[in-house]
Amino acid sequence: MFINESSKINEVRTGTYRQLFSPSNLITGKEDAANNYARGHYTVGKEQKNVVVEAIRKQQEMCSGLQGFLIFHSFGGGTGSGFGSLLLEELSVEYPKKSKLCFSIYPAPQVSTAVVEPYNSILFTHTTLEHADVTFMVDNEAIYDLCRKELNITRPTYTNLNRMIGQATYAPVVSADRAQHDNFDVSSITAKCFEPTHQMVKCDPSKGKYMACCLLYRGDVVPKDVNHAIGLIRQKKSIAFVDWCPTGFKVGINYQPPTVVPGGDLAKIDRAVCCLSNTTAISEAWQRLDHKFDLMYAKRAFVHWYVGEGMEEVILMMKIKVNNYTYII
Ligand SMILES: Nc1nc2c(ncn2[C@@H]2O[C@H](COP(=O)(O)OP(=O)(O)OP(=O)(O)O)[C@@H](O)[C@H]2O)c(=O)[nH]1
Ligand SMILES: [Mg+2]
Repeated sequence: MFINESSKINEVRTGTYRQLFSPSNLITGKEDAANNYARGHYTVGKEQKNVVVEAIRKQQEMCSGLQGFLIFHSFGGGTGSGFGSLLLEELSVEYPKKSKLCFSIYPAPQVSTAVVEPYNSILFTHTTLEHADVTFMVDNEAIYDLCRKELNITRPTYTNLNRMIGQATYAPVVSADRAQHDNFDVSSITAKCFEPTHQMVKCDPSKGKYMACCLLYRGDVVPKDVNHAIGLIRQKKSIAFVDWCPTGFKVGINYQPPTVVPGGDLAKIDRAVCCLSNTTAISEAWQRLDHKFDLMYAKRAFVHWYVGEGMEEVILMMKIKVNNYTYII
């Protein structure tokens, strides 16, 4: 685990789950990247890169069959974006054949820390397109709304958001006091996965097409019920697949029931489902970021912050408009 400043990692060192982490794997720098991609990638990041890569190498040497890497980071922070992309580039060189999966926090105005988050996000994306195999996007605004509407938390904190993310997209998202009243059969929890209000990214899936969809069930679930639930989903006109993806849904069942954090917001339930999908509708989320980028860049706002940290302005201009999806549709 790498964070550029020590206060957050100290929370992990002294926290409830400290025994899950080896102290030698908790690495901190002297100062953070001040929400600046260029600091995370060039100045501050360059100093720390070797330490982190070395720690990863030591872990890898202890593995008998390394499968790949999971990278958790924010798009908006200087370390999350700048150092994240530096590390991904390095992992691609050192471990070219291993899978690299990113879990990325998409910035939201409700809990934003800096105005330059769109710059950082777009610059990071530039790298992920080349080096990451899969990116799971988690939009803080979507999580924030889920906490408010489904769990009745008036002003969700990062702890509320993180616990929800930790539970990884399980439908149903339901608070303990509502759990007794609602019906959680396989069909209804499957249907919930396809409602925009239960997604972890704000976009309207009925405006796009699915390229892949995976449903991972947990707990008291049998294949017969799953087939029935998917049959109902297929009948809906709003859920469309691209023509070149005839296989449709991929399904997994794990008979262990879902668990909850003690004192957490979610109710303990017998069955749950996690939906992972790739839909062209996500281009909506990229367009929002791209628009914010363009508004600031048109006035060259804050560009000197990046240039001052050794980033050539041309790189900023070369930012990739993430509209690949438009071509597919
Ligand atoms: N869901 C969630 N989002 C967070 C959390 N902490 C920060 N963010 C979001 O992440 C972005 C800020 O990035 P951080 O990860 O704090 O920044 P960093 O990677 O530490 O980078 P620097 O502090 O600039 O070195 C903002 O969009 C925040 O809303 C958290 O605990 N949970
Ligand atoms: Mg930070």
